[in-house]
Amino acid sequence: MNTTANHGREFPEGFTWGSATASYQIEGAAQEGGRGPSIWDTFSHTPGKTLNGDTGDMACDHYHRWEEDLGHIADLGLDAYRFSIAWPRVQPGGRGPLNPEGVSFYSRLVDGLLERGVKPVATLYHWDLPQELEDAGGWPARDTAYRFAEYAELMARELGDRIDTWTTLNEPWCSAYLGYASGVHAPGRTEPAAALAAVHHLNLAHGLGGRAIRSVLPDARVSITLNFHVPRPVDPSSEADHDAVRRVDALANRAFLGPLLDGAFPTDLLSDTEEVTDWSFVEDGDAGLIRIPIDVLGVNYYSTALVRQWDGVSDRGAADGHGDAAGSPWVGAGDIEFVRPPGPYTAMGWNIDPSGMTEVLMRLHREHPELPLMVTENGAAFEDTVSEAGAVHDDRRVAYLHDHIDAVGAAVDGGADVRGYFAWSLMDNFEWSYGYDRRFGIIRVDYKTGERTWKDSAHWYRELVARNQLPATDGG
Ligand code: IFM
Repeated sequence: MNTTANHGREFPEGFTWGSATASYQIEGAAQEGGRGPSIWDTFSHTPGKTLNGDTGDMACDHYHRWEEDLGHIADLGLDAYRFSIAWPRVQPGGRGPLNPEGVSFYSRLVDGLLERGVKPVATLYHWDLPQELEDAGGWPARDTAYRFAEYAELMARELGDRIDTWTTLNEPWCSAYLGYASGVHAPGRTEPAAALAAVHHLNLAHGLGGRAIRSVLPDARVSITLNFHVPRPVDPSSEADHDAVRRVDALANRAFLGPLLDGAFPTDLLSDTEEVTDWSFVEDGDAGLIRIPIDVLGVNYYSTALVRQWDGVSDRGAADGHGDAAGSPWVGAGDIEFVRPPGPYTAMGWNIDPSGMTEVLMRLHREHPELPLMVTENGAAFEDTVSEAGAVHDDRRVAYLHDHIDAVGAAVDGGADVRGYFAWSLMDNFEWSYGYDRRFGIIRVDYKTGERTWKDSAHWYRELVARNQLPATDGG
């Protein structure tokens, strides 16, 4: 692959280039260093919950190979590295004093990043809830938000002076709806009302957690990362299809954006879901607790969706990307149907549509012009093959990254204040219910030996980072 010709779009000076991972997906060492069990340990060890029965017990063994992984981060020339802290590693039961051995792991990781000139972007919650907190009710229980705030404050005391940006939560949509409604993620509950209570308590956890961080570090940079859905109507001339779009947008996007940025749940969401819950778990004063100033909003984007009013006949779940769900994540959305959008598709079955990236960034810019944005995840799983010489020519991933980063550039040109981009993921890892079968990494992991190999996409990304400009995707 020649990546020296046909260079494309340049990015603003100071644009942050990074890559992202998450604790349960890469660390392994599930029972080492005083770590307690998380809901994902329990879930992945339950027969039938993950593909091939895969668990995160070993994952990429990053817990032991972290220095080698820091070497890759440095060699890629990344400005920033987004990782998550495993709550059960630092506070095994989700309450009480910290586990020094767990804290020391992250402390060494953060120091190692800083020594290499890489900004640490730390996510406090990327889905590995301590099992004891789930046993006490999990996210549908209000107390979990207070436990999260306690944990956030303790971590701010330990690492606060060294973290560039704190992200309270990663993709609360997944925690709430996949964890408590469809049940395809841990803890695997299928209770629609509980899912909406979880939405509220995750929002509350963000507000309380962000305040707790700032009580220790008044100048801390605080953010949250949401996974944005970009629903489009099957028939743009159909009012019913537009209403389906509205309902999906309310549950997926505005259920979070409303409380976090505007201080209120959207009224249409409350009425759409009135048969599921009366929302009595929202207490007076919660709106004020949730809405805190954030320094940047994390945007995760992968694909778009096509929705319409259900015709009463088709298999409704088939195209929502979570079609094998025990329940539906779309609680209270009524008679909606997800239609498979046109391809091409990634190995997740997700359609490839870079225009959605520009659309979501421009929407956020229009609605919140003063809010800095950061693309905290974007990337693709493909069936990679290793050549005899040991190389991975992942042209489709290179093209995906190129086109989506170009789409980020289009939003920047359109005036959106996008500050950076993080490729998902630094390395192949445990892709939740899909186990090790789906590979998102720009670095390949041989799960038998632990060996890391740069794919072509990693070489391509390194060139992008070095030049702050899109390299060519082929020999051109
Ligand atoms: O692997 C996940 C990540 O943990 C959260 N965002 C989406 C990625 C791909 O599914």
